[in-house]
Amino acid sequence: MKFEKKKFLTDVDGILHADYGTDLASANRKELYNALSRAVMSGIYPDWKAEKAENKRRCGYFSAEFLMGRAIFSNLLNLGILEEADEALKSIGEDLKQFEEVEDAALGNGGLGRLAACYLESAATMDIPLDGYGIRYRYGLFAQTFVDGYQHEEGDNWLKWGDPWSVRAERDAVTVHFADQDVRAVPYDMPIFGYKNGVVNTLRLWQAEPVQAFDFATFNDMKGERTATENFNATKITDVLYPNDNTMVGKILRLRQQYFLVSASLQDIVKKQKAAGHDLHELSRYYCFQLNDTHPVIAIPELLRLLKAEGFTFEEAFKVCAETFNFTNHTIMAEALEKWDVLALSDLLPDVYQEIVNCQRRLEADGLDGNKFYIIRDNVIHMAHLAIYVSSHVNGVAEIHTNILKTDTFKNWYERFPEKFVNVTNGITPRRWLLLNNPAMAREIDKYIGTGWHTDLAQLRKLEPHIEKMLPAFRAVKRANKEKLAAYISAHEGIDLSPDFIFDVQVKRLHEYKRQLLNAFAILYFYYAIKDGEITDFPPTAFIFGAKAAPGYYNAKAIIKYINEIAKLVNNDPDVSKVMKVVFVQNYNVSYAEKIVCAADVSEQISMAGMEASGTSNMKFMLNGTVTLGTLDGANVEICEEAGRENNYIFGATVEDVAAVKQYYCPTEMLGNDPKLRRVVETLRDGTFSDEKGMLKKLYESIVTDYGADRYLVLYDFADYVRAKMQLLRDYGTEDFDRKCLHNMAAAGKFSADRSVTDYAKLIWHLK
Ligand code: 26W
Repeated sequence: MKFEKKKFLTDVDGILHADYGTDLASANRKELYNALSRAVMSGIYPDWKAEKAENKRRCGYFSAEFLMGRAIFSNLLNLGILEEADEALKSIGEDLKQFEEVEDAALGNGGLGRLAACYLESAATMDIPLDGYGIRYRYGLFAQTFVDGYQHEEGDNWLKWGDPWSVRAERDAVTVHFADQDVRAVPYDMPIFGYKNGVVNTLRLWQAEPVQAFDFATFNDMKGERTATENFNATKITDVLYPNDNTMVGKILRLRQQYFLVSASLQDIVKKQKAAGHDLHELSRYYCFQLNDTHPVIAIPELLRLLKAEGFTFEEAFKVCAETFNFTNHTIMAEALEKWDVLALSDLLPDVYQEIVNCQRRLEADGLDGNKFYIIRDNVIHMAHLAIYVSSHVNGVAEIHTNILKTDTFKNWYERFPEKFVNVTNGITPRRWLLLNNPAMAREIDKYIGTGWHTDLAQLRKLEPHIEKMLPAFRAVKRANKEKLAAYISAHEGIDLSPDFIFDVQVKRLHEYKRQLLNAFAILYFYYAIKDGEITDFPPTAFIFGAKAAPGYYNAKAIIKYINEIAKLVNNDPDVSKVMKVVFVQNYNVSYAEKIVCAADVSEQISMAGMEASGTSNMKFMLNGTVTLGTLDGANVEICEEAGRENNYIFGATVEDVAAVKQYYCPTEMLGNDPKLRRVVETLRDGTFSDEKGMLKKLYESIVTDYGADRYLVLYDFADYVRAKMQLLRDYGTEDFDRKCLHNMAAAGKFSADRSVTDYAKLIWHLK
């Protein structure tokens, strides 16, 4: 985008006049943010229009979540006007930094939602015609604070700063029909800018509204109450994002959300295909769809229904669906694979249900063994099976994960339809996750290998011969980032960290399988060893956590409380706090991640092997020059392949070990053999920590005494974890350690989302 300072400021001033009756001299922060953003939006309009007008085959990325984070900096960066806009503001005594207050768009929970956001950015950068379709939640993922060490949730009013990066496309509104109500779906379009290439793709987010605006005549006829309830019910559909990550809760409102999203999107696409004079039998010539996990899988029977309404036979409609849909799985956890009750779904969406039944019948007619292959069984609809049966491609998100899908989770399906299964290892956008969050490091890299890596991350390999020379600058930049993070944490959490300490970081959703508890136990183990004088030279370390727990996930919330109690104990201990601090940051989100990822010395990726489909924060840390302390799980395996196992710290049971150990595993025996570990685990119930609600005690039971206790082998992996962690902390501060960091950075190329979306485009979407 061309940028002329004078014109830009005049434009912003004009918008301030028109929209707020103010001007550059007296606008407040929010007014300035909105006017500036709108000025940019009007500038990019020609490119956006041109992209929409082009007659390319496009892919629609259907996702219940898009965790976009803050738009302004990333948009200005990609348009190539970040510095220019900042200078323009500075010339009038303002700056861009003030907009760090703008709320994140947190329309997602964690990895799956952030992945969708990275893919949109990368696709635009790679000039791949990919558009997102999602839901414009009024409230995104809850805002988190700690009260007395307990998680407290509040609504996330992300729109309070306005929404200047969206356009309400009223003319494309459609009606979505449920058995008990009709709802208007109004799209809000967000431009997605490719990095300095003029490409503008679209994220279309649907908002639910009443079909009829408030009707005074009915109200006067004393039927007002009914109208009001209907309106309320309509808007409720897109009111709030479900904060569950990895557990399926069979709530009808969630089903309404899913259907609302896909029905609106497909109606919109079908309408436009018809308007363009295209034969819907050939839909796959113009479109394909990627289903981001099972949440939007109801798109399949919805498209069957829509096509039949156009006069298609079931077989004709099925053929179109089988050609256009593709399905990505993001988790093997049984409790997260979506299933719907037949009665609930058939009540709400009878016609859609009928198409699911037709798919089940077709499956039966194919002559497949009903014990191995079913979509509906025992009055339960299995959305993942529906997706596999009808899609042309099914993919996992890391090599190890795809292998587990093939050999375990979807074994039967893989054996029958091997050609459908492919792997596409996840990736992250290097623009947000290096250029934007760590500009000083990016400039250092530029000095040695130029700027080609900005859009071709494999070029980072060219750094390898320069690693020795880069060491001092690497250390200086990391140090400055740590100082900034420490200042931020001091201001927001009230805990002071010394940048001289090692920053050991675990940030991700709170889940038992991710084993934040393993980290917590190790910290307590070190704490007691220091107190008892067994360790006299502990390398000064700050253990940093960030995570939200699903509001209904009891054990996850107990783990937060536990870690906060440990933090209190450690930080208030005058002896130990000289060499150890613990902080659990509040409200971990995309913007917080940007600050943390560039300042970490250790990336904790310690899930039980086989559980983490891929992980993506592991990639972000690696790209910023951080070593991984991790299990051989998810993308950690490929990180080691790329960067060398010798440059990371690997511990614990492998997938094969896990299967074997589970045969005989007994947690009480583990504790019996290890008094130091027992002492640590006992703190969950021996009064070391306050536990008025009995949460820690329950946690103890889940680890030690419950039937099937310690599902995720925390105690089993403990000793090896402590060994690896201690080794890492002792290596820190040497040149050798810094070399490992840089080897990781140089090897991060594979994990660019540019590579991922290119893989999707070639293997699955067949675009370009
Ligand atoms: C139905 C409730 C529910 C909600 C969210 C079930 C499942 C989910 C997601 C699949 C959870 C998720 O975000 N999975 C993560 O996806 C990332 C992107 O592929 C991976 O990197 C993570 O390993 C995986 O946990």
